[in-house]
Amino acid sequence: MSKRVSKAARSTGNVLAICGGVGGGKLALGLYLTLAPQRLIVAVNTGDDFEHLGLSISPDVDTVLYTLAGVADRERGWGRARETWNFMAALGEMGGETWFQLGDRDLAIHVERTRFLREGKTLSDFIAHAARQLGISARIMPMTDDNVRTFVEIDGGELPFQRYFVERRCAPAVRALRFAGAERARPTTKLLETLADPALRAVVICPSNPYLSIGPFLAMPELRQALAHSRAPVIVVSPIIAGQAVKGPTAKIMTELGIPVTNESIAARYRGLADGLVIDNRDSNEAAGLDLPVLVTRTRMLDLADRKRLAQEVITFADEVAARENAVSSRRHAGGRRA
Ligand code: FO1
Repeated sequence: MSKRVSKAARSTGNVLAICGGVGGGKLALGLYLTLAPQRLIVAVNTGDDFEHLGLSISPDVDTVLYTLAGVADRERGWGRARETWNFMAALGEMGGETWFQLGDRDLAIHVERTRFLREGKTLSDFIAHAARQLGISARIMPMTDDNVRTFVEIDGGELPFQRYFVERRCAPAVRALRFAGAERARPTTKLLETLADPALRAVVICPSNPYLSIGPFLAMPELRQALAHSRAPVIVVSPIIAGQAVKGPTAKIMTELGIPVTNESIAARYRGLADGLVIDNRDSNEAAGLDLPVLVTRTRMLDLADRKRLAQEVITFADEVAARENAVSSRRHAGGRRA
């Protein structure tokens, strides 16, 4: 299938960002501030979602919503800025569960989402509503409206994702990951339509954890297939810099799973799906050994200017990759692309 994206699509087409929470949200914000906001579509991981204290919690979705709305707590990386914790303190006094911190402001989104879902509406419906309420003009959607839940296999058992990530602080060694429900889950119709859109300008896989955060997407067969067949260039921004993860447990998990912490491993993870990889300047020596087009730049995003600059560079790179259609088709013929 041709990767040719017309000139018109390049200047006006939509960009799909696929992301998890904190790391991915930073680049999503850069794209939001760089592109015309209605040109950005963000599909978010829901494998981290869970039911807690009777509420439906979608941590990555909320991180992206809060980040694009400018109300996220930038230091913590999750939850809302100017947060207070009276509910948690009172819950503790009552002997309730306090291992997962729900701030007073943050509570509102969980209560409303739970109400929507109980009324029979979908998570997509709720996110569209929440984005409108928060004044966000990009389209944000969950990867699926079905239940997909991440489980972490550790020595002697298995933990639901948030028990591993928050309660156990990622301390247990990861032996395997399981995305319950993914085999049968349908990606949202809007996500499939976006991937099938011939005018789609680019798909950007944000620098989220490729195993924990992007793994649930790739575990849905229909999504994998749609990504493989999308005519838009698929660009991966590596979350690895000089053998370390920018944030979070990516490097630790890779080591525990026996995967070298290199950009080659990231390329291998997305083999058959990615058309280009963005790596950090500090890893420029790895570029020559990678078997797909590579952009070497500064991938660390410390401030807003970094987020916007990286977003612009990623889009320019995607346009260049789309223009190198011949190289892409020959790679495909060499058997690079898998469904
Ligand atoms: N992360 C923590 O490390 N500790 C928490 O208590 C915590 C609470 C929390 C509440 C709402 C929310 O949307 C996110 C929250 N997170 C918390 C972050 C979140 O669980 C993880 O960062 C993601 O699931 C991993 O992407």
